[in-house]
Amino acid sequence: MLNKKDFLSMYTMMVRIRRMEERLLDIFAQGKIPGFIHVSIGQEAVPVGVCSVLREDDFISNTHRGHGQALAKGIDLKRFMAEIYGRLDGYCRGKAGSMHIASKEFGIIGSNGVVGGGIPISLGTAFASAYQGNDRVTVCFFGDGATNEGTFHESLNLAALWNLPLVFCCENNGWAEFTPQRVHTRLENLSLRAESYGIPGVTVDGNDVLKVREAAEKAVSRARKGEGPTLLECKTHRWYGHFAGDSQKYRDAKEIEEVRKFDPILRFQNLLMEMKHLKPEDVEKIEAKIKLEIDEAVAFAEHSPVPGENELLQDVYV
Ligand SMILES: Cc1ncc(C[n+]2csc(CCOP(=O)(O)OP(=O)(O)O)c2C)c(N)n1
Repeated sequence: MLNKKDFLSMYTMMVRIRRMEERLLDIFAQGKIPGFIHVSIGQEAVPVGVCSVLREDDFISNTHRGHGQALAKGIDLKRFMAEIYGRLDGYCRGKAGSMHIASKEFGIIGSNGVVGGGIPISLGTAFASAYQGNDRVTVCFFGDGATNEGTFHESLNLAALWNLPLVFCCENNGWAEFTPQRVHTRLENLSLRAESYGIPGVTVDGNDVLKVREAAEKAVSRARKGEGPTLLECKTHRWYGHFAGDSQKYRDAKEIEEVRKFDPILRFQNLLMEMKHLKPEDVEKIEAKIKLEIDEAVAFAEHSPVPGENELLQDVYV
């Protein structure tokens, strides 16, 4: 049973992810962040619901749109921000940036710029847990577009066959870059694909953090007990463009407006108010606390040194 503290911690994490990504959009527009960033604003209920049932020693593999997934798994905002800035105090000493951030300490086996690239890597950690006989679970996040990659099908098949402790979590925002779901697949519910591999497939409302958590709890518990993988599809919405700076000319202006009606944060906030777990003044306090955390993280990142040339060949295979 969840208590008030659990509810508030999930709510706070969702707000933290949203505000942090809004700040990233702003900083990116100022030209301070190298490379590309992909924000997950509107999708916060998925990583928060899923990671709320994970242990610190469980693994996740996150995507190119994986800031929320990494934060929900527990990494420190300051070192996360330093990584996005490409600075020495970042989790990967500035080499990974937004799209390849990893942290052994938090079981984050890596975001991935290759669509579907994290799926077979997750198979590896899940295989390791089974082989070593421990009960660490791996959650592999990916988008709807990634379900058309060969890696997705090969990995589901092997994970099913070997009964691996793996949860395949499709964060379905209805778009693969500039292509809507109806143009890249005939399926409406992508969880149906689980059937081909003989594993359970579930579709949930990915804008409802408690529904996501409930489904994730079942899938993670199955995996932990050695009962094998699950495909969990969480349907949500991408509020912004594919990448920061994408003007979304390919998308109907009405749709861009309408998806905001499904705001997972507002929805959870309303529920917590009804449950008397949250008051308007608490909302303000949480916002102020998060603003301070983000200000501190940005200052930390901006003061962190740029890696020197001597770092180029360190921690890489040559
Ligand atoms: C193997 C591969 N093919 C194509 C691309 C270009 N690309 C980057 S993101 C993306 C769409 C991914 O869509 P989805 O998996 O639904 O994730 P989302 O961006 O919606 O989070 C594509 C095609 C890539 N990075 N890697």
